[in-house]
Amino acid sequence: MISKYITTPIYYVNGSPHIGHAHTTIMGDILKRFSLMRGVPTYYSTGTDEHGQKIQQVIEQSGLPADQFLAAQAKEFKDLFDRCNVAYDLFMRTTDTEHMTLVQGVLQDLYDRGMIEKKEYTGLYCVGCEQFKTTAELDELGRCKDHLTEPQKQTETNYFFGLEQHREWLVNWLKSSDDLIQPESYRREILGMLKEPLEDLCISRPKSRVWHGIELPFDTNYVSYVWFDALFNYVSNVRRGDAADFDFWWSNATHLMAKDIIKTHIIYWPIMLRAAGFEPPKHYRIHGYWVAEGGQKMSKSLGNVVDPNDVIDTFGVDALRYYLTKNMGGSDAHISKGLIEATYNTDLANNIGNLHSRVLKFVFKRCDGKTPEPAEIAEPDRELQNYVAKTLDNIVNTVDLITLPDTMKTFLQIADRLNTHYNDAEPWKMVKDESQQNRFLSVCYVMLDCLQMFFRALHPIIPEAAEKALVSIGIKTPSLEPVAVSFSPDTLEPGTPLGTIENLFPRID
Ligand code: ME8
Repeated sequence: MISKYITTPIYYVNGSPHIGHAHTTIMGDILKRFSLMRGVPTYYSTGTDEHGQKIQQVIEQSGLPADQFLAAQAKEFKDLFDRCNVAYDLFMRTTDTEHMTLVQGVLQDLYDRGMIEKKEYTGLYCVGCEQFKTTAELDELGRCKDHLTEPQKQTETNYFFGLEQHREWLVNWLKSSDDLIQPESYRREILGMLKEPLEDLCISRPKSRVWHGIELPFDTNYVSYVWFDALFNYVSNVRRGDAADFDFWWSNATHLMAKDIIKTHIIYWPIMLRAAGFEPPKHYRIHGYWVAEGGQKMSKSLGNVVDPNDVIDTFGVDALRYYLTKNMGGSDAHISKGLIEATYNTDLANNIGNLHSRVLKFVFKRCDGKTPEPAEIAEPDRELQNYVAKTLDNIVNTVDLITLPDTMKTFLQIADRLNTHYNDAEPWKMVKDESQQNRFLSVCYVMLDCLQMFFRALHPIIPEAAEKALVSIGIKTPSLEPVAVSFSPDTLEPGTPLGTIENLFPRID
């Protein structure tokens, strides 16, 4: 039986969740909902990364007990994802006992099999990345390119895990499937990094420096390196039940992330899995970065940060989901409240929302509040139905993270075509002409039939508005179960009472 397991990165809790965190987790939700519509059982995890030096620093600054601080921070992320209508199956925290036990088990096993070695090491450590950096990874001023801070020189005795002996296997595995990494450019970037030998990975931190982590089972003076702990969330999430579930889900795992963390995910992670006796993941889907309007980095001091909670308060959750989906593929994209408002008015209020309200109000009034029963469907109306059904089937079967902006363009083309068809047919004139009654009923029926298909297919992206639209057409809300959906004309039952017609997207001035 086919399955799908979708994961997001687990987010550092050293600050409040921002638009980037909302983005990946909403995209995972959308991909999960489409996967269920293809009839595929799908498990979806997200969560928080709560150990390591960076988090330790903020715990110390907060003056609160660690567990209290972490619980409050994790709740902020969970609350945001709930507000975003994210149907995750698991919100994991790396402080969960099940997870910590699994990480300790893997560490002990690798140690027992001689894969972990203790030695002294000197390196340049970036706390922001929680990673040692090679000089090639720094800018011309010797700073981390992501954090623009100078990494600190550290000499320490630590535990190390050898990567180099897996390099050849990793290169071959990366070349084995064209569908493994999308966009393709990231595979080339990683293969470029793999031209050089791989240094051993430092997988411990002495408690004298970092007390906040998972204790090494074979040396209580150390905790696990935070990335070694965090990456294993992808395994521990689907090992919380019985092991049969693990094989079922892990056999088709897709990791979603932005481009900032591809090295840890595509170099370290498959090697860690291989050493620990697990198969590597099946897919990586990598999106770009959100940057402020004009291309500036978002920062509090510049006042251009887009707060997801604020966007939801102003425009509603569907406007946020819609903007993110429409504008982010594999490359960086711009965001501001002004851009969101413009998109809201153009696409949602004036196009999709207006289409829904004018058709529904008219049909409701002229067809006694019921789905009309046409004697036959006229040829141009049939053509429209066939086009809508075929295009939506294609969307549901081919949707992928990187091509979501193209998918949204197709949805807008369908809306345009429906608007044009309705304008050209002029059913408000037909209704007054006795000789045009058959065509009048055909146009009204077909517009409703196409709208119900349209909003069923849009449901994964804008669930709240789609549900309202479907209620107005007298259709039940799609379930969050793996039930294969296909689109074909005439599934709408004539005589079905229409429901309340709400304005899906009131214009914002
Ligand atoms: O890296 N645009 O956590 P993190 C788009 N804990 N997406 C963004 C973004 C932006 N400007 N900023 C962040 C970590 N993201 C580790 C991960 S996983 C085993 C451990 C999203 O809080 C995007 O998904 O820094 C990115 O990969 C992730 O947040 C990084 O989150």
